[in-house]
Amino acid sequence: MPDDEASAKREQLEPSRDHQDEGPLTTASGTPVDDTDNSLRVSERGPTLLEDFHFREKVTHFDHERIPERVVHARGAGAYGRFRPYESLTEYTKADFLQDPARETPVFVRFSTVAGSRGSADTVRDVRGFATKFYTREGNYDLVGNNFPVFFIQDAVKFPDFVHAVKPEPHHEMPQAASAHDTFWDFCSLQPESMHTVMWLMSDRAIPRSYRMMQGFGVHTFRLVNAAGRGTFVKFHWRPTLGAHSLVWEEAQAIAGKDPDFNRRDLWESIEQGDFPEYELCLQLVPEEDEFRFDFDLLDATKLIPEETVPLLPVGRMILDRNPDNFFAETEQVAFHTAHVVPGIDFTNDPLLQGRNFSYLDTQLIRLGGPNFQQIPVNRPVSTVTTTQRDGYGQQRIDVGRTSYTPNSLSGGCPALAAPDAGAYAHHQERVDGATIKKRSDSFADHHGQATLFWNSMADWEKDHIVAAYRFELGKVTFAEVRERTVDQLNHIDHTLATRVAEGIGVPPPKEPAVANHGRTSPALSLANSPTGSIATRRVAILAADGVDAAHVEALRDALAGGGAIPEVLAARDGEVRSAEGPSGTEPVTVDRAMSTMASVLYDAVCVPGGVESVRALGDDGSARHYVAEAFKHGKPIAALGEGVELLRALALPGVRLATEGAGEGEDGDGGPGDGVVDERGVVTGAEGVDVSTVITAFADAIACHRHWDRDTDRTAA
Ligand code: HDE
Repeated sequence: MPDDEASAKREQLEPSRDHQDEGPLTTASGTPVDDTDNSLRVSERGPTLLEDFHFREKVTHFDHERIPERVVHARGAGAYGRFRPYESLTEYTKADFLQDPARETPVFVRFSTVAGSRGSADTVRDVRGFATKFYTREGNYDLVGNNFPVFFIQDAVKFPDFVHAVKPEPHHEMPQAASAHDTFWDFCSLQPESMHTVMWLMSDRAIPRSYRMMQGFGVHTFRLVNAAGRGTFVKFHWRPTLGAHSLVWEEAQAIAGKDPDFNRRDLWESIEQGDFPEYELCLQLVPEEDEFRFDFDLLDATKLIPEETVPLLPVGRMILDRNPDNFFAETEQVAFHTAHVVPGIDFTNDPLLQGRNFSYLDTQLIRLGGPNFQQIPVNRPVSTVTTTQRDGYGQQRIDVGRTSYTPNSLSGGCPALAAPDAGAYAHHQERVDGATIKKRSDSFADHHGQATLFWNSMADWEKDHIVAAYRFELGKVTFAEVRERTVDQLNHIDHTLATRVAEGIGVPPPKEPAVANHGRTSPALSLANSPTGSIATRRVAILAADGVDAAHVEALRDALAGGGAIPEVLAARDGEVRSAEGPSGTEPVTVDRAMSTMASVLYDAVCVPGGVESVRALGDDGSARHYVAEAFKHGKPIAALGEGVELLRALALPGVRLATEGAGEGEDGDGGPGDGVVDERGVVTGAEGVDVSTVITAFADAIACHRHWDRDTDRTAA
């Protein structure tokens, strides 16, 4: 895309940026201030005077610094970027930003959790928001999606009920950012339409490793409209280039304490380091004449279209390449709205979407203090805005002229109305007939079929995690009847699932299935089928103490960083550790982090380099041993070079065979038969005399697999 279009938003924001680097401190009205530490008072120990305007203004502004947090999705992190289509989508839509592969459109994306308040932890079990604002030449288009393709309810009128049920309970405001409590399960067990999305919530999708490794979905069926007025139903998907990957529940809980900003930090640091998050926009297109060809209703937001039924069409790429300058001004004040659409993109009658089209505008009015929130820099379109709207709190524009009405003659009829063939938004025409009625369509009635599809499509380890999650959540429910009702609902999804959950929560297992499992699967739903193969941006801890083999550390650093990973040397203390005598001399090794500040849950993989003295010291250090054992428990790749294998041996990792001294021949590592490397379920070791580079290559391959679930101990718990 020509640079000017990609940077249109950046340039528009520039005049609003204040670097505070010119002139002295002043009041908000610009008067220079020489003392901001002492208020004006009568004598040194006397009362403060009201006439100290600086004091009053400073404190008053402070008193008013907070605005209401979002009623849902309060905690989030945002970034700017750009989007470019691969090819023109003229056949399906007239949306200008989807016409020309040479044109890039600036975007702002905000990721979020849903239930927690602004200061809650990132790695809670929850849906993640994935909201994108495209600053197009035809105005802003907001694709306000989630990382699940389905939602808990079918009609927007239920949204306050759902949110009240999942939020902290009103009498004591507990628990924070968690669905594991009575009211959530009370509501869901009485609301079978929630069962499909609850299944997603109990899966690892609800604890993403990173916002960069998470899918996004528009959820509703929307409509694309081309220049001839032909509509095509569409589901929007964002597919991360790095694949979709998740944490382990126990790990997620530990991270919530060790680094509550885990996902936010990851997003920020990746962009700062130039590892720009990337997502492919994909569409599922359904011709209007096929509206009724599915065994569910396209207007029902609790259903997805299996990718095997309607394949994903990749249509463009989004790259996030710039962090905001000010969290409040940009990430907090960004205002998304499902009804921010551009010509060529339209709605359907999905009752959830229809309700959202009301709610998002309404909520910005209270949250951002009035009707002029679109004038806040992050929200301003890059296209020209010409309205007859005037005044209101926070008005920033100086609208010149006498006429703020249409029609007028005094201003020559300006602004003139846009003609449909000159870019005006034309609502898609649809004939609707019928009596006003409060009734859900019968075509929305199947609440369990797709939950079964999801369950059937999971790998064994995913099923184990789901069972463990239900047990955890329901284990926090204090009402036996709510537990029982939920098990009964699960029995409508799958009998084995219901039985396994019941057995963990003290509920009598159902005697027989409520319905027969239909046996259908959709492999695309399983994280096990998400692409792997890259170690880019994976964080690898290299454990060291005095006497570490510096050549090993250097080889690890070079090879891993060469593949785009982020290796870090950890030791008991910051600074340096002495290296072992060896070919690389006695140069000390720089320590990147003290082990006490960076828990193993914050890394993707752990490696123990050689060096007799270092390995012995690590073996004597409880936290170093815990580091490796915890990484093992969470299925993370682990490697040992040279003497490092002794630390793994001392830990006696269950069910793991390590390379043995002199057993180089015939081992089964990455380098082929006889390479002397053992990769036993992601624990990589080399026999004596084996070239460390071979071990490191096998280690990198193990990292690219993300996790090694066959030794995941969370699994056996279920
Ligand atoms: Fe939202 N939702 N929502 N939602 N939603 C909000 O708007 C609402 C739904 C989503 O980063 C609120 O500005 C209703 C589905 C995201 O700023 C509010 C219903 C999906 C964000 C609101 C839904 C979403 C919100 C709160 C049921 C996925 C964060 C603050 C009909 C497709 C946007 C705000 C950001 C935020 C209402 C259901 C996604 C109150 C009534 C389904 C990503 O307007």
